[in-house]
Amino acid sequence: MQLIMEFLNSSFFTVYIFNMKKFLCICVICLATISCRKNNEDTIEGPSLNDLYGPFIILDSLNLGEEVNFEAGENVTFDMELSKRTNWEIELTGSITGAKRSFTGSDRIISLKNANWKGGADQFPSFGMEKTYVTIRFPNEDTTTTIRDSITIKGLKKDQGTLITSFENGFLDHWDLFNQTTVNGSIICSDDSAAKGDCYYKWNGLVSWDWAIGSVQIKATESGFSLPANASTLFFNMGSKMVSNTGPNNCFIEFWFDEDDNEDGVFDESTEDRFIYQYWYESDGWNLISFKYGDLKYDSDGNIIKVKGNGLPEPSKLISINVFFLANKDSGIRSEAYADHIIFTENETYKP
Ligand SMILES: [Ca+2]
Ligand SMILES: [Ca+2]
Ligand SMILES: [Ca+2]
Repeated sequence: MQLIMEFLNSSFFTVYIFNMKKFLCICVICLATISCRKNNEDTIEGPSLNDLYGPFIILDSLNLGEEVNFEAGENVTFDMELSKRTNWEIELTGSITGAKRSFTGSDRIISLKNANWKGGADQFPSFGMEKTYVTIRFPNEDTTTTIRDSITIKGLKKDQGTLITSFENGFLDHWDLFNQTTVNGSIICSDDSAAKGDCYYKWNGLVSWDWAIGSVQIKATESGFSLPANASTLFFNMGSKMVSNTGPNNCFIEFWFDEDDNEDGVFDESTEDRFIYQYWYESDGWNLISFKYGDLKYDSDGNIIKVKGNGLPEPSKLISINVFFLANKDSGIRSEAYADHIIFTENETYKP
């Protein structure tokens, strides 16, 4: 018995145990690392032990370029490899416009498959030629790891669709406008408040006797707006921001779409189609108003409306779009609203 005790206390055995522990420890680390690298998410059902209990490590960190030119067809990926599946949030913010775009996911590998930025924003305002801040967070990890970076936009994404105006080229001679005597209604540029670009249309004034504040009438040139003919696949889109005298049932934008049904070059209110669409206040901040041009023949209950012309929404005959801002006359405060970026798109709504 004494011999056995002496053996156990011998330095040889202690070194042996110590080395075994060290060896096992290295094995565990190796296995963990290998399993991290080799996990194929597609073949695993349910969370793996590594996803649940494994350490969170960024195995391959973000390596973003200095700048991107979306106009030239470039895009931005956020290639990263994590040690486990965990929620991640990528948030992009334009330093001047305040435009936002976010991507979320829980894949272990972040790539162009789950986060490919082609230059768009989640909503208006759109990104401009500006520095964009990138923030990546891992909300389910105890670590305070937040990745911050930036990238400069050198070329904007190309819009799909037929742009009517983004108010960037001033007030055109063949347009028209109406403003109440106490209202300023005009194009404003360079105050970093546009939905897209540098300029937008703004109404501002106190009108205590009428809901009508002001309107801007975008008329087509003699050659028309050159819109696609199919009304059932064509969407009208415009950015709208209501700033003062806002609130549900308190203010709205009314559109008049005038069609030259007999194609004589002029609109006759008594014999031709004027389709009217009302967009009521939804929230402060920029909102994207979008609807199908063909749906203008229905009222909000889905019934066919009565108009003066042939009753068919015909984009190729559209010769004027009137954008009219109205707000509650009894509120006692001034009314303010913006409009920007009138564009028609095919098959889907506009993507800011
Ligand atoms: Ca604009
Ligand atoms: Ca006519
Ligand atoms: Ca018509």
